[in-house]
Amino acid sequence: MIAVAALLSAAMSLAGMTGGSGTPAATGASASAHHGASELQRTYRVVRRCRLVPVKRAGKVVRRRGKVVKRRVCKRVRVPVRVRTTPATPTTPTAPSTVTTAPGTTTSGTTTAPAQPELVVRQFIEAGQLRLTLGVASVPAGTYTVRRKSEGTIQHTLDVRPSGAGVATASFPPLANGEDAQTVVLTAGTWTFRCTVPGHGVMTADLTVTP
Ligand SMILES: [Cu+2]
Repeated sequence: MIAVAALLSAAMSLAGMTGGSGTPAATGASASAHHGASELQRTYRVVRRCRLVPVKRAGKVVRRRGKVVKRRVCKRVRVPVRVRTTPATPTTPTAPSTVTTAPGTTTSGTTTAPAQPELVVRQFIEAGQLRLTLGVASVPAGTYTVRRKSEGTIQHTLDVRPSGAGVATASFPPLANGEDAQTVVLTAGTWTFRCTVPGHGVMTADLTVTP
């Protein structure tokens, strides 16, 4: 851990920045001898080494629950660090876009983070009939934002589960005139989306989830 941090800090210092601890790295004597681009180069990094000494000796006071326990004495030491001089070192912390991408496609957003695909569920009344509709009839398996839109003054719930399953994977609370969302991991198979309010049995729709 310390070695990695030192390496990172030294790499940043090479790029012209100062490290987070405010201790600039001093380049070693072998800086002029870099023929190959990927050659290892020896640099030094100044780090702060602290240790605790008894109260009587000089140093910064360390308190524990208000009582002076020890004093901290620090000094700066030079630590040799090996730094690879290639600009494309794998330890650069500048690639946050390659972590844990959702297995879906990006929706109509910008190119920042891969957005979670959305599945819209509408609950409404049409021609005097209660209705529940899905935005699509079939989706590939994956993690989805299920967005429920309850339209009208009647409260509806939303129960999401694999068809025939005894336990709901997601349960939306009673809601009228509004919308909410939950993240649901949809596995391959047929899923049932329905309202559990008594008398609303017609509010059900099936979704085919392909592998
Ligand atoms: Cu309902």
